Amino acid sequence: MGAVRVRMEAALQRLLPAPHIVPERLHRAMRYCVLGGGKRVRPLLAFAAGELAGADPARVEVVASAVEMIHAYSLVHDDLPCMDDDVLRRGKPTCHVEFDEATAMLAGDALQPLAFQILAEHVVADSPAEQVEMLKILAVACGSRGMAGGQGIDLASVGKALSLPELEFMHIHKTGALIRAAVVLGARCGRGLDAEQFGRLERYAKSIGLAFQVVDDVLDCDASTATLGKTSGKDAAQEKPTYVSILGLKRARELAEELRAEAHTALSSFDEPAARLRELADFIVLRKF
Ligand code: GRG
Repeated sequence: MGAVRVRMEAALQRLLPAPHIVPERLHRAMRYCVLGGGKRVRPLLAFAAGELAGADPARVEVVASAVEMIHAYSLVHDDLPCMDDDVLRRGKPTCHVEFDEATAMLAGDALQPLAFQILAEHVVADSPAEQVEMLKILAVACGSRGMAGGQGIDLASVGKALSLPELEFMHIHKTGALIRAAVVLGARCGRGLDAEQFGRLERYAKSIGLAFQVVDDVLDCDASTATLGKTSGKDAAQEKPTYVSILGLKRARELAEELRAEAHTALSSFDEPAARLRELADFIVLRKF
């Protein structure tokens, strides 16, 4: 994990506009949001899936950087006063607090197309058609049928009682879509998997995507602000429906374990090359931050 994180930091440093290039303030804000923090779960997943598919790590580094830029943009916009209105992210002031609201909005606006730019500029697939397909996978994952759509449902659900299937639908989009994209794009950098194996990888991605959110909900009421590096207890304060508010803490923890088991089952026929994906399923469920 350490090696991937170091590699990603260097790649993102290189792919982001330098801080002295005009407009300096915007470029500094973009770098502030992306560099020097975060668990890098999505890049770790992309590298692990790439390893399973025999991918060239140089290709995976590009898709992982694109996914991480989308993720960083989503956090910046989510923290804005018009959305979640938060002041702490990754243990430091949120982008709009450190800079200003308009700059934070623009930083997110600029990170999103930069992700597609780097995916278009670097060869990550064996054919142009496959590369365009990968661009489309990322676009769908972060658009209204993916992350942004999930965020829309989230905003509309504040103060409402959602059923468990409704909550799951929201999170499959809001959090799960980008996690799935990280896994799928990492694997697509290689050519070692057939359609049936891809199906199993998708099952894995769906399980850990949901598990990630269940654990996020548990940590929101279970862990401190200092440990999380973001404000804890916000879901309850904002009357957001969560796995904990619907299922209770004990059942939510059990559900995370069930999803971890499902993820392992999906990988059961893969053997040794899926070892890192298995470890990441464990990390996602057992993490404390
Ligand atoms: C603004 C279009 C738009 C979407 C925002 C992802 C998201 C949608 C909002 C983030 C709010 C949130 C707390 C979601 C729950 C799960 C989640 C994505 C947590 C943050 O991801 P981590 O834990 O963050 O991977 P780090 O900082 O480790 O990268």
